[in-house]
Amino acid sequence: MLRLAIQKSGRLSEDSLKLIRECGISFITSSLKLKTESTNFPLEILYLRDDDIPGYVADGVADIGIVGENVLVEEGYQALAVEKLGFSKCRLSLAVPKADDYESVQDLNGKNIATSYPNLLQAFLSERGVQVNIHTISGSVEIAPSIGLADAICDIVSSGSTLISNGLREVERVFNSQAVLIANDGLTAEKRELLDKLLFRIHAVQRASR
Ligand code: PRT
Ligand code: ZN
Repeated sequence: MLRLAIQKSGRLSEDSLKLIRECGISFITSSLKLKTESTNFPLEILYLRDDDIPGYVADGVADIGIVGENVLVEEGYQALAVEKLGFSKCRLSLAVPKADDYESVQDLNGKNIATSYPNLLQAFLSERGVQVNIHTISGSVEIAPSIGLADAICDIVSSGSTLISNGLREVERVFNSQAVLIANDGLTAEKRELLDKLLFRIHAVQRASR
């Protein structure tokens, strides 16, 4: 039996479940349950916080998982990536108060920047020789400039409306993300075979939706 970890509730949940169902895999969901077994494929689904999924797959608690590349790479688990899934697309971007002058990333030198993605941000800025003070906060990043906590932010953007409603302007794209299928790197031959079967079905779903 293959164990798949998906997000319990959030922006990845619905499309992750939809993809598995489109692969012809049936299961019964309940918002109270933390795991379910498929009725027609040797698959067990675990429902977790998205941030915990890469670690669980790396440790082998789950065999495979679906998570955003932003979380995967931030946590340093990019080696587990198997297949981009084409949903939950978003970007990690730097934004500044809309009235601020901004010419280039060099303008951020010495500034305070709030983010939930310190590693992705640090890598982007180091490559460009920019030094900042990173304040790592876990949520409500967009309000940091207006309450005086930071000069700029680095956060996930999809439509851009959250930035606009907080008086911010997107100035740099740090990282492009989408949902990705990940797998433990020590799967048994049996589990590897099940994963290959699942991948075969995922590819068929992707071809059909193109
Ligand atoms: O509870 P749990 O820890 O599992 O969930 P979470 O709250 O950490 O994550 P969740 O459900 O918000 O997001 C899960 C994943 O969806 C992220 O890691 C991204 O890969 C992806 N994703 C896609 C997004 C967005 N779009 C998105 N718009 N994640 C977050 N946002 C937020 C963003 O943080 C910002 O506050 O939406 C706001 C911006 O949206 P726009 O449309 O106004 O630009
Ligand atoms: Zn999370």
